Amino acid sequence: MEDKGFELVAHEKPWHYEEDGLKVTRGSAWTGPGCHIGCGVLLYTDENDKLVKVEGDPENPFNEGRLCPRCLALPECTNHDDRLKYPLKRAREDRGKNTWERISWDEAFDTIATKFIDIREEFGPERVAFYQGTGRDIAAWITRLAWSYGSPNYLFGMSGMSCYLPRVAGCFATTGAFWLGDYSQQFAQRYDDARWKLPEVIMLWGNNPIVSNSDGLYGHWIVDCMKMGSKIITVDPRRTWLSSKAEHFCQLRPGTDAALAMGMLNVIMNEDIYDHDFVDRWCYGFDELKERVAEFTPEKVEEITWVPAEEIIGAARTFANAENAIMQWGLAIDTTKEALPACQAISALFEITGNIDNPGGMIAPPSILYYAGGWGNELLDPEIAKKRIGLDKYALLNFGFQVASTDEMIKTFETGKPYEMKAAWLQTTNFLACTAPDTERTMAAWQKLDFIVVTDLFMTPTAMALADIVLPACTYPERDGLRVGDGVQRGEVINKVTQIGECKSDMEINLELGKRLNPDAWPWADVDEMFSFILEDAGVGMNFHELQENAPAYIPFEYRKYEKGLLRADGQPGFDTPSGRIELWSNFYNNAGLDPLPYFEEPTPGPTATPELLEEYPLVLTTGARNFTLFHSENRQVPHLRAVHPDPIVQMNPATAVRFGLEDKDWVWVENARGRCKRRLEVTPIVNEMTVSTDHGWWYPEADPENLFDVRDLNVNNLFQYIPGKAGFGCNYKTLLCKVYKIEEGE
Ligand SMILES: Nc1nc2c(c(=O)[nH]1)N[C@H]1C(S)=C(S)[C@@H](COP(=O)(O)OP(=O)(O)OC[C@H]3O[C@@H](n4cnc5c(=O)[nH]c(N)nc54)[C@H](O)[C@@H]3O)O[C@H]1N2
Ligand SMILES: Nc1nc2c(c(=O)[nH]1)N[C@H]1C(S)=C(S)[C@@H](COP(=O)(O)OP(=O)(O)OC[C@H]3O[C@@H](n4cnc5c(=O)[nH]c(N)nc54)[C@H](O)[C@@H]3O)O[C@H]1N2
Ligand code: SF4
Ligand SMILES: [Mo]
Repeated sequence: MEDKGFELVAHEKPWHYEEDGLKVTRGSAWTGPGCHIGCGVLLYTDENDKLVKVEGDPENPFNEGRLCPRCLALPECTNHDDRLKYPLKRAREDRGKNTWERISWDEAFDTIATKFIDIREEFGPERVAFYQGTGRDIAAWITRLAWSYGSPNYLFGMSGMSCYLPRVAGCFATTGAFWLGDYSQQFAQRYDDARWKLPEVIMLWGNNPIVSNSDGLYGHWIVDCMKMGSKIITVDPRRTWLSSKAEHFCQLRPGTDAALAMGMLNVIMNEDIYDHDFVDRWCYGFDELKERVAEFTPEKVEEITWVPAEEIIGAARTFANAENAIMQWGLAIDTTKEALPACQAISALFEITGNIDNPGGMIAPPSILYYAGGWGNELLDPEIAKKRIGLDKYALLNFGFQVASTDEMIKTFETGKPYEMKAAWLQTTNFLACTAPDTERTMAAWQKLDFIVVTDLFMTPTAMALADIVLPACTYPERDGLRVGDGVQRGEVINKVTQIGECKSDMEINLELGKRLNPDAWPWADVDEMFSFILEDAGVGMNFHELQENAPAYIPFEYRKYEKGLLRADGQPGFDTPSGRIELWSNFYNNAGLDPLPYFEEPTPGPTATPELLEEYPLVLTTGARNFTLFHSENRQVPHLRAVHPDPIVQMNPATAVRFGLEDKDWVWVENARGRCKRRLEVTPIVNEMTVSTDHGWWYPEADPENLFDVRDLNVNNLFQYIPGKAGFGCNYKTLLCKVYKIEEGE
């Protein structure tokens, strides 16, 4: 493979050195524990190779020495007494009981390989499902494991796969690429690179990156840009720190994002402040879209969304009149049932304003490899690939990621149709506490499987309830690794400095198991060889050890790729869509029997769709807004992180608290007709009087394992159901109706 000319950063010191009697190793952070991005870190170890301190690497252009509390507290997580340290097994009939028995890695691998191979021979490889959680450092390895074994059923456990995948699938279907804000992250010189321009405006839509650092974006970049002069617009039901600094704050009703975007499109189109040249040359279906949004006047949209008309108009004008602007979009778009039309409406805002592949606008990530669609899809037998669960129902499953439908899979577990599932491999997911709606239904459906393997850092409610074998995985200072995946990327390494128990990295685990399931697909002697192969394949021009010394390595980047024929397989200018343009009216959706234009559907239940429920359930509930110290269901064991956020909370406006006779710090139930969860009240003016916001992912590691660490009482997903959008993507995780009332003493 050719050397693509990756750009390196100068380092003052070697990647290993000594300081005050401690060894310092340079590297980057990428899971476990969970995080999406991979800041540059300096890992400090003592004479026993124990991790004692983590600092930000000031030479790494990504974070320039900054770190958040989760990496600063990493030694408490890595060295925690409760870490899983050895493989464990338990008799199938003992599921739910704390009767684990330590076994060797050989016994674990032999048992799993024998089971999986028997299932493949007797029933077919599609009978084993492979599940992951959020995009930790895992998609490439888990897809390769699933596909090399022969199963097309690789999944992510949220209903409607409603994290990231709807945005990715929606963008690929309508533009042939995925679009991210340009904060100069693709350049080794960052803000000093002359090709980059400061975004005039950053619109944060359902995304709070100061806290979440999500999907490849380090939140401090927004603050950097604000200091240099970027203006902020936020779209959020909560007044976040960024909202308090914003030019415009659209405090919308949860789940009404598509209506708000269509209202802004209405303003921009009618006031003629879109980019005419870009629309004429590169967009398809402008007139149809204009007609569609005509009824979404600011006044009507105010009624739907609760955002004052003048704020809608002001935000639309500020965004459209900017020379370059970023749409910093987040999870709230995916966690709405009709996520694809919402994604389509919001992306039309940056498309018709010409913020496509422009400096300081929205850019298509030069993905080095593998992450987007997974690694190793070619290994799958084409006939068996057709058996992917949900593929016959949802054509969109082919865009971006080759996943099976979680909503169809739960039915398959329950009914044995179209075929009976036998086993599952779970890696990096604690779905009973986190991704899965309807906890009781989920648990019952999963109990039908004969054999379940979980790979994790800690014992979790999911593993306690369901696993027959548990494998202990590494946190990042315990392993070597390569970061080659998502977002605008650089080749980056993770360096091993310590060892805990018999833990193995996910990559080692999958390589060793892969060798037993399909040796031809895993020809590498060890992970070093595997990483070097990947680097060669990507054209990085270095093997793994060379990259360890030199990382990060930046992939060459160009703006306006669509003008140069760099986005289409045939090398023609334009976009990789049927019309060759950005499709505001989508040919693909139309051919798939879906509405080709964006639309808004009232969230159900909701104050407009089900007004009859308001008497019993008067509050609109949004869930899962991130906090600084916790990552989904993780970190509850880590003392300094738990201390900052010791209990699950629900945020409520002071006037609402008075109305319901509640006080700050009260223990309350948050409840709807389907279920309830325990919360501590936080009285705060950041939410309006009609809306409450609660966090997700709760369980108590300190509680009784045989009561599943209290997950049943604590899980907000008790209130949710498996109801995906029409395209199979999206689910209302961030909008419901509920009531909040005090927990009686003794309850
Ligand atoms: N109501 C509601 N529910 C939500 C959300 C919401 O906003 N509201 N958000 C959703 C979203 S966006 C997502 S992505 C999902 C996330 O859901 P999941 O990704 O399933 O998150 P967790 O439940 O934290 O499970 C992660 C597990 O992986 C383990 N782990 C961490 N790092 C590693 C590693 O490197 N290797 C291995 N083997 N294990 C590791 C952790 O210990 C933990 O037990 O949750 C979703 N759930
Ligand atoms: N510390 C920490 N960081 C994380 C995670 C974590 O658990 N903890 N999880 C990671 C994962 S997997 C993901 S997907 C990302 C998610 O990160 P983000 O995309 O930032 O998502 P959230 O924090 O869930 O929500 C962002 C904002 O949307 C608002 N919001 C709620 N409902 C709505 C709505 O209906 N419409 C709109 N427009 N806004 C709404 C919330 O109030 C919140 O301020 O974070 C990642 N980073
Ligand atoms: S955002 Fe925080 S947890 Fe993630 S890598 Fe950076 S410092 Fe670590
Ligand atoms: Mo996510």
